[in-house]
Amino acid sequence: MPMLKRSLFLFVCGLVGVLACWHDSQATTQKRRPPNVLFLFSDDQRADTIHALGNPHIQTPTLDRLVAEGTTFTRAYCMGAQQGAVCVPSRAMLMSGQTLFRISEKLAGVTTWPQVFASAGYATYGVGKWHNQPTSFVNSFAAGKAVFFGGMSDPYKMPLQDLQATHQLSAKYTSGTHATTLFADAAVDFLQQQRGQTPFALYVAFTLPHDPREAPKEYRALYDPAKLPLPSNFLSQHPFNNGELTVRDEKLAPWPRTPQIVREHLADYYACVTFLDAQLGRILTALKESGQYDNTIIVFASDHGLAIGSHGLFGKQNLYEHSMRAPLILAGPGIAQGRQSDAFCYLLDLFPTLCDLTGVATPSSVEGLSLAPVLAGKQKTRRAAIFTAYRNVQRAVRDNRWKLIVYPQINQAQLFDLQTDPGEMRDLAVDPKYARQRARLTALLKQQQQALGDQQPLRVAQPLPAAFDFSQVKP
Ligand SMILES: [Ca+2]
Repeated sequence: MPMLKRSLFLFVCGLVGVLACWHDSQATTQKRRPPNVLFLFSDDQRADTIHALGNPHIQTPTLDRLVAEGTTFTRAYCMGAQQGAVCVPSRAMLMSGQTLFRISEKLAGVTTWPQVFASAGYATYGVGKWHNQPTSFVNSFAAGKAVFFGGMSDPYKMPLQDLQATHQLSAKYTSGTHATTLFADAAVDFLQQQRGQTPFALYVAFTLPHDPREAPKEYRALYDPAKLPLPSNFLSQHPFNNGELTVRDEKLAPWPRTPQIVREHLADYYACVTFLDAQLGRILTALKESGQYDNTIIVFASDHGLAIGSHGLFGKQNLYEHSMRAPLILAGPGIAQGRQSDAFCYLLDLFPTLCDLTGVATPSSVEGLSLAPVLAGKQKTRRAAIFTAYRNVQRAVRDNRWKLIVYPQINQAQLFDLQTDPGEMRDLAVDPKYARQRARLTALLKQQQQALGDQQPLRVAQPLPAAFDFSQVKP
């Protein structure tokens, strides 16, 4: 190579290097501006209600886009509940990053993730359902609009309360518009005020598809009950007494559950999910219009799942996969697009995950494990097993393949091979061929109980009868 050409070549190489460095430093500068957080949270939404994740019977165009733009966790769980309103502890765990037997359901004196983000300089705003007492809402968010829940009696008709107006009813929200629309309106209003100077954390908690499942007519018209298939694990009634067969949610349909009534409930449920999806779409459009879309971590999750006919159940007061598993999608800067991860995780892992993704320090009170190493592709999973619990009547543990559910009050258990039986229909607990698996999972369950501070014995001296007579139940 002649000298001149060689010099020119070296000069160009150097220039490319300098430009690459300059580009890197620009990228670093941009990275230093912390990403916003948009947390979209639904209520009682099964993990199998997203079209793009393999349910051809439901329409969820917004969630489908989010699945394409982000990473979906297909094995995300609520850890359970010590009372029938599973929503309450689920949200306490989400907000505190703490485990089931250590949470305060009122979040009294507990550090929540929005508080931590506020301390880190974020503008925090909460919208929608709040199930952990008004005081903790006020302590968690700098501002917001929420509907508070005192009990289980028809709370969905309660009007929104405007915190900034010292809990006076806001006239804007008394027009009879669906609460889901109002929540989205409030979120859109907040996003329209964002100019990018201050990072924000916006939490929007919807009340759908929780019952009463009243979607606007045009959404209900999308679903013909006769065309919806029954869940693969449909039963007309639960085969034994699981300790919670007649709780509020279970009374939403009579016994025996008929295919027709399950299909009608499913149509209402799917209509609510599709309506909710449209409102999520409005919020994401507002985020795009604010210019903040590319610098925002978007989370979509639900507080737990639901039965709606699976195993003869309707509610979430059981530990089957359909009831404790929740949808979970994360999208945003640094998060792989269109990826699915089967890493085991709990919703309470989101607190440290969001901290890691934004560079905010995780407080020592948090027990959750950050999913950031999984999102970065450095680890396959942070956990080897998932433990779930319901009151003093059910305990469960699952690993990659096997699941054990124990019913301490009747001294019975179920063992499922989730690899060949994901619907949890073939109980292998008393099959001697699987005695070793049962013993191994029992030990694993006890180990998890000990680690999590769960005192519940797995057997009782005087068990209740396992048989249950539904004809005695008053509606
Ligand atoms: Ca719920």
